Amino acid sequence: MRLGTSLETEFHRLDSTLTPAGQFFVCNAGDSVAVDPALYRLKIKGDAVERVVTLGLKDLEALPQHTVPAFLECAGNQRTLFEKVDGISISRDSQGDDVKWTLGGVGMAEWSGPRLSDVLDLAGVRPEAEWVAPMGLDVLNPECDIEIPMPIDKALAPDTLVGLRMNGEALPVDHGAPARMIVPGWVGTYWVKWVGWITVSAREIRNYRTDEYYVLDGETVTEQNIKSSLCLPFPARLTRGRHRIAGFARSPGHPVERVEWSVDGGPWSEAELLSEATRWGWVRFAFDWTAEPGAHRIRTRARDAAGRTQPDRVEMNPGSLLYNAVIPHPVTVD
Ligand SMILES: Nc1nc2c(c(=O)[nH]1)N[C@H]1C(S)=C(S)[C@@H](COP(=O)(O)O)O[C@H]1N2
Ligand SMILES: [Mo]
Repeated sequence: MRLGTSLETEFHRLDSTLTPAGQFFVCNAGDSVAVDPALYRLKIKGDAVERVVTLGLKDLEALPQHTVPAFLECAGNQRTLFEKVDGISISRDSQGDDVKWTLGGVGMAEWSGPRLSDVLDLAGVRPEAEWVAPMGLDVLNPECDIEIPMPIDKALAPDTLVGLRMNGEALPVDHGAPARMIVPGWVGTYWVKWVGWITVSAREIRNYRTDEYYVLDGETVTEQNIKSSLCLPFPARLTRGRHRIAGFARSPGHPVERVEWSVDGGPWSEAELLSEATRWGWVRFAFDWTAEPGAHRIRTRARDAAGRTQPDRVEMNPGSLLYNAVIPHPVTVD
């Protein structure tokens, strides 16, 4: 398997609602691209714009800026749980981003920048526009083809941004400096980094990722799904006695309303929610557990404001995508 420069977050070390950039996972098909902000240009083009425009960083900064707290999660996050929990092998042909994530292919930040709709307005979007495809500058690396089409509705949605800042600071190189797509609720592949061109078209734009790779039951994967996971190593070892156990729960488009936990198939109790639940963000939760010696499984399950909850099992799929079952987290107590 080829990893590119991908790096998993040490999920068990996350102790704040916002993930600091230095701890945030990196998922790259190739190498990160170092772009000189002074020379950076973003071109808007295609058969469904009135005119081609080329913008510099100052032009993007001059537009009204918006901030959206949102979790960003790779479509393949937690895929090793198909193996570790269900015993199903996940080996497949090497793909640039076929990363063997356990819990850490996810993070949450406050992303700021202009709305994509305001950026596209500068080029004049024609009524026949159906698809918007941002292209990453790592296309210059022949193994990458990061031009990811999204339907016009998601592109023009008020929380879809051209992100310039992460947690109040300029984007770091590994996270797409100087500009990346912010597509709240949608799987990581749409969050194109080092965005260099955006094509607006009346015709469908094809890419192997949306045509072949991120496909489940014949449909292109767009939205993430509801999950909860614990900030413990997988598997974990704890000493006997009382422990404060924390985790994160998220659901795209709806705030998480409730998180429950259960040990070894026992009754479910409600965990405490420690941060504000928002439409696109995750929530940090915690509970106190008195650990007795032995081998245990701690389960958590989230429910969101729309009443959605996690399944007990997820069917394996060819891309090993979107694993969101209730996780029986293994914990050995000495
Ligand atoms: N240009 C470009 N954008 C990209 C990628 C890439 O390889 N190149 N990887 C995508 C994938 S698969 C994910 S999960 C997210 C990860 O964002 P992060 O590295 O900032 O965590 O970026 C997406 N944007
Ligand atoms: Mo990804």
